Amino acid sequence: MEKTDTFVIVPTYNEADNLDDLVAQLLDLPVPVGVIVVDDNSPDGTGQLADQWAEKHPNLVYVVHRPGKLGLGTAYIAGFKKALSELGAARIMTMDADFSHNPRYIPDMIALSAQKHVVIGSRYVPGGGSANCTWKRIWMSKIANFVARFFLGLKAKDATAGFRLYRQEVLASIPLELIFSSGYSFLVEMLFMCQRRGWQIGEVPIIFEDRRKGTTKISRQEVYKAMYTVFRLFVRRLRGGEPRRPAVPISS
Ligand SMILES: Nc1nc2c(ncn2[C@@H]2O[C@H](COP(=O)(O)OP(=O)(O)OP(=O)(O)O)[C@@H](O)[C@H]2O)c(=O)[nH]1
Ligand SMILES: [Mg+2]
Repeated sequence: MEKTDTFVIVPTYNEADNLDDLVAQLLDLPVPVGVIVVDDNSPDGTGQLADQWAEKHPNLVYVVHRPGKLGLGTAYIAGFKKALSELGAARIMTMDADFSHNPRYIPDMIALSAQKHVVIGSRYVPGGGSANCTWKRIWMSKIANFVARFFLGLKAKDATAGFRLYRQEVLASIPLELIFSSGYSFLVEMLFMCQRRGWQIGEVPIIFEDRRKGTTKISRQEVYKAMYTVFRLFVRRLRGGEPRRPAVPISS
């Protein structure tokens, strides 16, 4: 029977053109991983495609259906809950459905998780980078990273990346229901909490590619919400209101 303790959460909204290829590649990796698709009732039928995979691979592919587009951050949380409480996952990963995050990096990320609690698929460490991206996209990412690192003191070079691995104990230590951001800035808030709790954070170089198919879901409103998230966390940092622990040694 196929079995694994590593699950990849893939939030989807209108990713029908990408989903089949992505799930096929994930199940084909040299390391066994399961997949949790969190679909927000995509009008293009992504959720039904995911259901077909779950039927074919009942121990490896799971689908969380939500009634409508509820945001990227809450989609991750729905996936985390499924992985932790129902599937007993030891490692929980997140990635985009649009091939910006290539599955070929997953074995390296899993390997580094033997030494680090959180592993980021990173554009900004030596060997990493962006390919086929518009200059607007590249600068948006650079500015967002600068802001997150400067105001929040985040040490990771790629603090806004959605390609991540969290060991189970990391997610168990964070009160997920208290995370304020529901959208893209969830990623910054999550990393802030991981660093504050002393979890060790490592980065694996990746080449980030522009989405293969489909359209972006980032709206101007998400950018404003992200600015507000950084402001809110900056105030919290100044007040010292979040628990701050010294570095935690790796347990196994
Ligand atoms: N379930 C769910 N998934 C979402 C939501 N918003 C975005 N996603 C998914 O999150 C991932 C990242 O979204 P993208 O639109 O690729 O965001 P991006 O990478 O910043 O932008 P582009 O790649 O330039 O389009 C994709 O897999 C989306 O389908 C949402 O509200 N709900
Ligand atoms: Mg994308």
